[in-house]
Amino acid sequence: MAKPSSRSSGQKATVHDQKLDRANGGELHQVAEGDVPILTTAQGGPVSDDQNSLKVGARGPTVLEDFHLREKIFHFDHERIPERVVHARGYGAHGYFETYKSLAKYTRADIFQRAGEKTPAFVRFSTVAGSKGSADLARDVRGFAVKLYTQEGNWDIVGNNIPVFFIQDAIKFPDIIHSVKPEPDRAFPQAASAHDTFWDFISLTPESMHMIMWVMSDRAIPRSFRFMEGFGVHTFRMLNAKDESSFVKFHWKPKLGLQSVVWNEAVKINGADPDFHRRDLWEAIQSGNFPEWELRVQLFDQDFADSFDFDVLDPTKLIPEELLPPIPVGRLVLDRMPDNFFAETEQVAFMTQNVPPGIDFSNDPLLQGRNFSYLDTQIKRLGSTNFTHLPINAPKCPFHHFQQDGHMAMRNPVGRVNYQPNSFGEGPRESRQRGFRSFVEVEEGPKQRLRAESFADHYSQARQFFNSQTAPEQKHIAMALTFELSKVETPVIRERIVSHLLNIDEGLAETVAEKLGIKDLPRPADAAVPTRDDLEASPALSIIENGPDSFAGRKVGVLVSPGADAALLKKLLSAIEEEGATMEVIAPQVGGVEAADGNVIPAKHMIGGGPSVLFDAVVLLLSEEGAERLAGEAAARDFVADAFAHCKFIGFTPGAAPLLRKAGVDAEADEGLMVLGDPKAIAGFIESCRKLRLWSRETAVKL
Ligand code: HDE
Repeated sequence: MAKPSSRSSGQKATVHDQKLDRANGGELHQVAEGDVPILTTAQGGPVSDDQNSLKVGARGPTVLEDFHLREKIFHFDHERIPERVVHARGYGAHGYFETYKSLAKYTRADIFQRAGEKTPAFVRFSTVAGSKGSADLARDVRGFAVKLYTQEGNWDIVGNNIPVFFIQDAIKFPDIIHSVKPEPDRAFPQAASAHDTFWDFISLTPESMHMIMWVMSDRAIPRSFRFMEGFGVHTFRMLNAKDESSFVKFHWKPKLGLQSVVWNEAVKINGADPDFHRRDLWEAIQSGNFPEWELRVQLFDQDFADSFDFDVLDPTKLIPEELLPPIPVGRLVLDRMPDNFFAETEQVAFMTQNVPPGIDFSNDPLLQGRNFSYLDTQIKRLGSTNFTHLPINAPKCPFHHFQQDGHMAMRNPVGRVNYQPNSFGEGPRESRQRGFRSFVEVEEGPKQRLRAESFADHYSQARQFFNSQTAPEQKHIAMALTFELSKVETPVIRERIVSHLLNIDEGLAETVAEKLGIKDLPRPADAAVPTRDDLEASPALSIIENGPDSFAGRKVGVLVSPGADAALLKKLLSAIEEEGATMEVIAPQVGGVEAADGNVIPAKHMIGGGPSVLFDAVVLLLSEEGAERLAGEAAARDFVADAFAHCKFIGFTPGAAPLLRKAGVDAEADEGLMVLGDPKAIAGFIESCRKLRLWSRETAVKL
C-alpha cells in the first residue's frame, strides 16, 4: 500500500515533487487527513510542513515571515520556569484521602466530619538540596507535600519524611540552604551535604544537632517513597465549631512499613538508575499496587503542652509516639500518575498557609516564616498571580471572589459588579459562620528579637534519637558522619562537630573522631542547659523496628544463565507474586537465555544494566556451566558480592557455586544464603525476605 500523502487525491505528484519530498523526509512525516489530527500552530492554524523553515530558494536565507518557525522557537526558548530553590527534584501522583471517622469534637474542618468521605489529593515527594536533574538517592531529607482538595478549599500539608527541622527560626533558612547547596565559587558538590560550608554552618548551629542525627541516619536514603513516613513537623491547631482549640501534629504512616537502603548501595543506585524513586512510584501505580499511608494525629491540649519536657512550638523537637500515641484518622491512597509531569508535578504550588476552616497555625516561628514564604515563591516560579487558575492548583470546590485580571487570567468574575459591598445584590458575601476564623489567642510582650529560653536544649532529643536506634542503625549513623566529615577539608569544622557529638553520645563521638584521625578529643561543646539522660528510648524512631510484616511491594532480581531450570523459575515467580512482590530477570545478554528444557527465558536486564542494588533480594538461577562463564564477568561478580555486602537474602541453585566462589562469598556463610530446590525451600526464602535484610551479617562484611 502506498504511503499516505497530504497531496489531495487526484493531484499527481511530479518527479520533481517526489524528489523534493524525499530530500525533505516529507513522505515520512505527512499523514492523511482524518487519520490523525493535523498539526497546528498554537493559534490553531494547520501546518503544511514542520520539517523545513521558509526559505528563498532551497539554499537561500530564511524569511522573517515564517510565523510557524518563529512561534515554535519562541515557545521552546521559554520552556523552562525557575526550578524550586529548595525541593527542586520531585515526583508526584494523584489519589484520594479517605476519612475514617468524624473528628467533629476537635475540628470543624469539613474533611473530618463524615466517615468514608473521599477527598481528591495530589502528593509531591522531593529531595531538598539537589537541582531538578539530580539523582534520587542523595543523602537528604525528603519532602512529603500533600494537597487535599477539600470542600472548603485546598489544604496543603507541606511536610518532610523527618519530623524535626534544622533551625528554630525562619530567619536562618536562607543560611542553612546556602550552606548545603553547591559552594558558590566552585559550583559543587551537587545534591550533597558532604562539604565544608554545610558542616561549617551546622557546627556553628547547635540547634541543628537533633536533625543531624536523623539526616545521618538511613531515613535520608529511603528505599522508596512508598516506604517512608511523612510529618507535618510543626504543631498546628484544630478548632471545633465552638472555636475550642486543640494542638495537633500530623503523621503519615506507610502501609508497607519503613525501609531504607545502605549508603554504599545508595551510591551505586545513583549510577545504575538515578530515577530509582521515580521509577518505583511509577511502576507501583501503573501496575495497580497503589501506595497507601495512614494519617495519624497527635492531639493535645495546653495542659499537655505545659507539662511536656520541651516547647511544642520548637520545630527541632518531636513528641515521642510512646508518650502521645498518634490516632489514625484516615488514609491516603495514590492511584494515578499525572498526565503530564510539567503541567502537574512541576507547576503544583504548595503553600503552608492553605488551611481550611477548623485548622489553624501555632506560633512556631518557622511555620510563621513559611506562611510568608510560599506565596512569594509561587509568583517567582509560576510568574503570575493567577497560578491558582492552573488546573493542578485550582480548588475543586465552588469558589467566588472579586480578584481579577493580571497575567494569564483564565477566568474573571462575570457581570457588572466586581466589588463589595454593592447595591445590586450581586456577588459573593463573607460568612462569619462558615468562613475561616483564627483562634483568638491573646498575645502580648515586648517587641524584640529573641529566642525563647524554652528552645535552649539542643542535645537531649538528639541523644534520645540515637539511643532509640538498633545497633546496625547506630553504626550507620557513625559511618555517615565519618564519611561526610571526611569530605570536609577544614580540620576545625570536623573537631567542632565532634565536640557536639560528645554531648549526644560519647561512644559515637569517639568512633567518629578515631575514623577522622582526631587524636585528642576536643572539649564537649558548651550546652546552654544540661543534656538529659533520662529520656526513654522511643522504638517508633527506628526504621528496623518499624519494617513490614511481609515482602509485599518489594522486588526480587533473578540472575539466569543458559541451561537454567525454567520450571523452578515459574514456581519462584508464583511464590513471589503470591506475596505481593515482583520479580525481574537478569541474563548475561539482552534477549534472555535458553533454559534446560529448551524454552526461552526472557530477561528485563542484561547483567551490566541490572545490578543487584536495584533489588531487595536476589536469586541465582544458574547452571554450573553458566555460573562458570558468569564468574569471568565483573558485573556478575559485583551482582553477588554487593547483594551479600548489602545484607540481602540470596537464594541460589547448586549450580551457582562457581560464581559465589569467585565473588568471594562463602555459600554457607550465614542463614541469608539459601539453596533453592523444592517448593518448601522457596517458601522459606520468601519468609526470610520479609525481614528485608540480614543485619547480623554486617559485622562480617565491614562495608
Ligand atoms: Fe519549605 N519551601 N521552607 N520547608 N518546603 C519550599 O516553596 C521555606 C520548610 C517543604 O513539593 C519552597 O514552592 C522557608 C520546612 C517542602 O512543591 C519555598 C522555610 C519544611 C517543599 C520554601 C521552609 C519544608 C518546600 C520552594 C523556613 C518541612 C516542596 C518552592 C521558614 C516541614 C513542596 C516552593 C513541593 C518548598 C520555603 C522550611 C518543606 C522557597 C522560607 C520546615 C516539602 O517557598
